[in-house]
Amino acid sequence: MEYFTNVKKVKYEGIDSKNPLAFKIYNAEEIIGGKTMEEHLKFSVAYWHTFAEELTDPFGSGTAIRPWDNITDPMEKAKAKVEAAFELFDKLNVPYFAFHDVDIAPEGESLKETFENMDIIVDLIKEKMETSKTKLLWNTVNNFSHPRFVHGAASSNNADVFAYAAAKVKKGLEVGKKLGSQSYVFWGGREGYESLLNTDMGLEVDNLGRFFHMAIDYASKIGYEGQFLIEPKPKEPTSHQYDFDVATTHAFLQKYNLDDKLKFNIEANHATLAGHSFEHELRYARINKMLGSVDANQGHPLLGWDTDEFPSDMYATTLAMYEILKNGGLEKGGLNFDSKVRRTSFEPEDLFRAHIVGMDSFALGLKVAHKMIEENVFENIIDKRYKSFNEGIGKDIVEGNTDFDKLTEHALNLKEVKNESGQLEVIKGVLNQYILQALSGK
Ligand code: XLS
Ligand code: CA
Ligand code: CA
Repeated sequence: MEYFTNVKKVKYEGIDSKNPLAFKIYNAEEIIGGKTMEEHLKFSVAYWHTFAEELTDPFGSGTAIRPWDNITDPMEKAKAKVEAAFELFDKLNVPYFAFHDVDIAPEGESLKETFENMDIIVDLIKEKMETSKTKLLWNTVNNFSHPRFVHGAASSNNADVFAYAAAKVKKGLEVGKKLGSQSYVFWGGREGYESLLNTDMGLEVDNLGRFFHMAIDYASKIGYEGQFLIEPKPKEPTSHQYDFDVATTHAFLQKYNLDDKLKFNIEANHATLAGHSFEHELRYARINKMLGSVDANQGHPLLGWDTDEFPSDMYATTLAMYEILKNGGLEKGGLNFDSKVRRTSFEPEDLFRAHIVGMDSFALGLKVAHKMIEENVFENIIDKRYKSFNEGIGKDIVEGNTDFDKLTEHALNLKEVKNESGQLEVIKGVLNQYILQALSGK
């Protein structure tokens, strides 16, 4: 059965196309620097936003119109969504998808029944994957929505909840192994606190460390080979999340000897919520060799919460692709659209229109970033700006051949301290030129 009857296979029509159901820039087979766009970008559809999202907001009920709306039995609905999902993957030609356990199968009366429901749907997904090109980028489990997780999961004050969360992750790893997920994601749901007045922060953070070690041990026990990823977010749902941003989470991973076992899954909207730019978080992870994967979306500049919009900001996609290319790609990661259509974009076709805009925006970012790297644009600017560290006292500093006595002697002998302009306006203009050139097909 066909679910999205108004959409045919989405084609590349070029920059002048006026068809909202065609790619303008993303051309999967086009070679950029020896690899196809598809290989570089590794797009993934997020099951939760595309197949589980009803488009509610705190002031209104769901607006989404979906082809499976009339199915009432939860398991039948879950099966229909799997069929619809693979139709959408195929029509959009996306190579990956990602899900939480509860996105794909309904929870049962007991944990045992929940696992049984999941087994049925996972078997169906496995069967669909056999004839589809689309692979599982990552899976995770939702240890935050159900009321049992009201005080957190691995950081809960309730040990039974810790155990329940562990059982769900154990199952998640088994599912990941069965479906060959490239990575397994930990996003700290409610791992944080509302108030210190009733919180044992030391115990909660130690327990988080214990939880990760047990998950990693179990993965090696069953031979799961995916990359573990941790996804920082500073707030929402709790007022303070422990995995605040990359730097905070890196320190946590180092403290608990986990930094060689996990990499980061960086979401654009979480970066801006933390008061950083998307590229800041990517850079911080990259320089620490911990950039694993990306949740591609964007926040709203006027709103202080996680709006998870589809990415359309070409500066952000360009600077993100710059970091990803400099990282040598994302290995077992990819660009997962953790993005949802606006509540006002409720038609089933909007799911396609929105992904197309996101894919085009990243394809443009790839083109621009690739050209700028080939022409050493930022590298030349930065080499020149830091040239004082290539010789003389600067070289002594970076090579560890100096101390405060020698530095003071150097400073006392200076006739004047001369700085040069950083020319940031010129650099921004150059970036604009590269974007405009790429848009005009140069
Ligand atoms: C929520 C997170 C979540 C993770 C996966 O804000 O982005 O969706 O990506 O649990
Ligand atoms: Ca995310
Ligand atoms: Ca988010």
